[in-house]
Amino acid sequence: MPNDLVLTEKHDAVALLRFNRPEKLNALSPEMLAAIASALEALDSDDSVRAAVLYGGERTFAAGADIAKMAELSSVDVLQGGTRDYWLRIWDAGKPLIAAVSGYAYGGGCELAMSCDLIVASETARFAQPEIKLGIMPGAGGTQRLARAIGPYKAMEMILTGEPVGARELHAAGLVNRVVPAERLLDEALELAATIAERPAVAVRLARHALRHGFARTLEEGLEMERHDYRLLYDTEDQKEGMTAFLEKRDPEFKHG
Ligand code: CO8
Repeated sequence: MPNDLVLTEKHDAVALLRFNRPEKLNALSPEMLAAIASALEALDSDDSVRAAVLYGGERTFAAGADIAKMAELSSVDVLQGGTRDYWLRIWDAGKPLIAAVSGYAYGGGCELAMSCDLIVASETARFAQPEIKLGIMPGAGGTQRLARAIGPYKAMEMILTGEPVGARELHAAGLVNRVVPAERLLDEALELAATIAERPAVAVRLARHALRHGFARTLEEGLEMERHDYRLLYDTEDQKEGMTAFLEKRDPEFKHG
């Protein structure tokens, strides 16, 4: 497998993953998805990284799954040889992820952005679930995550028409955290990631866990998960440091352990 499909850079405690298949608008071939999954797993075992930014370049975030690899598939092929395992590995990523979206986030590209924890978009970003135009439907979380983020009516329109929607509209709808000028996109995303990376890592991890996993459950189950995660944090040094620093009117020095 070529390992230059995703390039990882370190910016202190933030990793920047650059998708590197510009000639195909970062179409998510199985090789590309495998490279993204592997890059994220490498971050999980690197304690010096506490947040990551996923970036596809100025023209495109990712234009979807690789149609050239899908045209002749049967449903059994999709079941047996599909890319589901790569997606599961991506969804399992342990560090906070920020999608920095410029240009197209279409199909699997939109689903990949929604697999992240936050989305920062440039004014040029366009999001779409155009699968319907190909005779299929979203298969990597689109019907579920989009509806939860922007509500079932707007999501239904996007999924049944396949038409793109701009960053500003999706910011108003709640999918996009920030819309910024194209030339500021990467800096804004890296700064946001750096802010998260400064926060105590165990608290970040458990807060993220409670939010991500609690959201898919009933309120009662989510509240129980939150109570459990919350309690655990009182066994961390960073909780003692954070509260002592506040009381001593100084900045905390977190150990992230
Ligand atoms: N797959 C393969 N190749 C692609 C894709 C893609 N999704 N998108 C673009 N490309 C290729 C083009 O074929 C072209 O290659 P070449 O130069 O060799 O002909 C190159 O990238 C540049 O593309 P265009 O010339 O088309 O560029 P334009 O600027 O004219 O158009 C668009 C940009 C509008 C983004 C256009 O390329 C397009 O519509 N692309 C397809 C978008 C799409 O339909 N995406 C959804 C794909 S299906 C999907 O994502 C399902 C995910 C399900 C996951 C299930 C997991 C279990």
